[in-house]
Amino acid sequence: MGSKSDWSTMENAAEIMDILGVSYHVEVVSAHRTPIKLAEFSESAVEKGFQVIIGGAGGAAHLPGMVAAHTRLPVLGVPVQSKALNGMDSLLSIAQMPKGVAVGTLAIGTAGAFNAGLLACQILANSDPELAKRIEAFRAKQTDTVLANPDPREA
Ligand code: RP5
Repeated sequence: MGSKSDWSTMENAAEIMDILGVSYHVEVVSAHRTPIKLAEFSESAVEKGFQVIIGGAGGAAHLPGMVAAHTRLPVLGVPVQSKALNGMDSLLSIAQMPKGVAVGTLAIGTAGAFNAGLLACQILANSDPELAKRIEAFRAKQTDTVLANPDPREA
């Protein structure tokens, strides 16, 4: 993520990866404030054994696109909700990647961060049958919870 201030959003990605038993690395790597670190981090990600990168940033959020420019790994972008423009700036600057360098963009804010973690796990599950079973169990439990209590007046 681009700043420590992004952690309250990005911890939602960590939450679902903890639930699904997937290991991850968390670090502040800023496209603006630490551009050389960002290039080095992204270029060495394959040899370090990373398989998916989640980039969360707000405002003029170049981070996921710049990471994607430096690695062939799948990059998932989370638009952090900014104060000035409520995250629309983050969303558009992450989603509108020019043709040829891909970033998978999630929703603004905490739901996007959670879903980025979930989607990263789903990508990893293609080559991890045990993780695939845990994701299926998570989804089934979520479905059962909704079906068991459809009355909106009940907690
Ligand atoms: C972006 O600027 C970060 O991703 C963060 O969302 C935003 C504000 O950063 P701080 O000023 O709070 O460090 O680079």
